[in-house]
Amino acid sequence: MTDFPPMQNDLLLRAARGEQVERPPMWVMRQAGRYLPEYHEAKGKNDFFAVCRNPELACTITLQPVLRYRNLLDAAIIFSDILVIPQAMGMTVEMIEHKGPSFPEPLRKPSDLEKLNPKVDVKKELGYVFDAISLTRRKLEGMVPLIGFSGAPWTLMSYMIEGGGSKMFIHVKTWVFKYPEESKRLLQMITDVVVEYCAEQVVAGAQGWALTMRLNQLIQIFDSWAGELSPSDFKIFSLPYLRQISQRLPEAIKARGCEPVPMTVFAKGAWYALDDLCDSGYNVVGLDWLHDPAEAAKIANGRVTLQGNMDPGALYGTRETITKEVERMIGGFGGGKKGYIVNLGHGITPLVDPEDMRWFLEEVKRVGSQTASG
Ligand code: 1CP
Repeated sequence: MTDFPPMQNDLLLRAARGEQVERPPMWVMRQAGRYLPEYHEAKGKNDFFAVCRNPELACTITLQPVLRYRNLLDAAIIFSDILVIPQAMGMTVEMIEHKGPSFPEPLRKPSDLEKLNPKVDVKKELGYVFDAISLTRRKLEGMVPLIGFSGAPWTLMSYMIEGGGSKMFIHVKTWVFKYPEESKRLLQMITDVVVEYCAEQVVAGAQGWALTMRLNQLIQIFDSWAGELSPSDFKIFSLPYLRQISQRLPEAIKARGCEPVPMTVFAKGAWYALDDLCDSGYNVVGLDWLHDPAEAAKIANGRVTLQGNMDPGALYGTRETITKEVERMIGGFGGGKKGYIVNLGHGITPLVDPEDMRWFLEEVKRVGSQTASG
């Protein structure tokens, strides 16, 4: 482990732990990506996963939004993808330009489980992510914390069975309703890898030995397809595995000689599960834009920090609209000085003008700093 520069801005970590803060911290899902011209420039003609596997390039792209929106973003998120886990488990995943991820050989029947690597050595298979994290932590020079992440078991299972993004989820629904036990076996296999993967991300970004007490990173679990499950199926095929991760990850981090870090769960579309998610062992619950901020805050009732949730589409609106949406959001979350992290309700979309993103961040900082609202 190397010594990294001390953290200058730990607003995100304090808010995640539920402490009172000067203003709500902000970062944006998919902040490093396609809406930024410098992303396309850095990526060039490289294949997407080749970029993920190149720590120098992944680091450069991670830093791009932090440097462009200097003093506005309160966190960096490591440039990678949730689909590196299926790759580590032995599947081929390609990223097709303008289309998205594609698995040439998805899992179509339970016997396909035998094709998966039963014992994944995450350090060997995903060492490039850990190298990118260590490098980025050094290059950040303590400017802001670095968020590590993983896909949630249900979302990863969906991709592994569907073979890519999906509208109807025919194949994964077939598994859930025809092969529930094999589905659970797959979910458990993925969960075991996610725990190890996240623990190693924390180790890669941890401070030097003398400073292991410092919380310096945060891990977010993306359950992007949670909303495809009914409330009762979410309780069977997603929630138990999300809980396992929040229970086992701190232990796995401690076993590696580091202090546990705050954890965020973002289960998109699972509005019905907010109450359960507040008791699922995470410090932060991410919200999509289907939630009314004040109602969500009432349900959470101080149990967790909430994160979100402006409609990413609002960034296509006028400056006045963006301001109004920001005021409505931060006001709805009670001014944001406690238990709140600003974000969009899902990833920023590729056609957003980076200057409109800047306006959003500036308005968040202005509104979030107002004393009257807090
Ligand atoms: O700043 C960042 O957030 C960048 C890092 C990042 C993250 C956190 C990327 C880069 N991907 C992700 C997570 C991710 N990947 C999720 C969870 C978050 C979400 O719901 O948005 C999901 C579902 C994926 C899968 C994925 N990868 C898709 C979605 C396809 C679908 O099913 O609709 C796509 C298009 C990708 C490719 C991808 N990942 C990241 C980028 C910048 C890109 C675009 C690649 C390119 O064309 O250059």
